[in-house]
Amino acid sequence: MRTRTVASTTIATVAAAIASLGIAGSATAAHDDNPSSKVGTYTYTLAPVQADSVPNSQGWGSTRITALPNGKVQVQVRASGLAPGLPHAMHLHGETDMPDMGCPGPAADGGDGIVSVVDGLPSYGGILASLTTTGDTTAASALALDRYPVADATGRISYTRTFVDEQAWANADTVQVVVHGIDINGNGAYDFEAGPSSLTSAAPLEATIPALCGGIAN
Ligand SMILES: [Ca+2]
Ligand SMILES: [Ca+2]
Ligand SMILES: [Cu+2]
Repeated sequence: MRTRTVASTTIATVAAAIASLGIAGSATAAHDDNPSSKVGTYTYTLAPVQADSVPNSQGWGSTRITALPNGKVQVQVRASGLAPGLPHAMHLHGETDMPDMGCPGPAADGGDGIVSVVDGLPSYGGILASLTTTGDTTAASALALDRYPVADATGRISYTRTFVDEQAWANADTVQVVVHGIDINGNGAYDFEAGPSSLTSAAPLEATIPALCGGIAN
């Protein structure tokens, strides 16, 4: 579910991008008296990315992204059904030069039954911001697992952070929120039994695999 409370200022940009993609469509938006019409709140359901044949992959949740008048972005993530006691990398995904993207589903698996983080890139885009608990929030922190929220003993995460990120603020209306990390073999740890991450052989696939995603295409 997506609630658009304020119109985007980038209708012209988006329309141009859509035109350049050859996609037919018309952009419509409500009139907006706010001096900074990027300011707004966007809420999404977080849905599983993987097929339910992938063990321990079917979490759920919701997220809210708010572009504040002071230029800060507030992101709230409420998620359940995640691997308990393990950190979950979370990012705002999207592209600054593209119209609204979306979330991948199981069909994006490339035929091997697993939607890797790379399999999902054409759907949700690259990393615009890292939803860390402290410190840096840029893409440089994408895999900083020591600074991501840890799911509690019941597999729940409740996260809110307000931070300055120009890209995240400017694209607050089009980002996807992606929560990563699935303990596929259920051993209570991220390990290499299911292989390495599609991003780096130094990290297990379990640590970076997308678990939940929320965005326009849900
Ligand atoms: Ca795959
Ligand atoms: Ca494991
Ligand atoms: Cu991500």
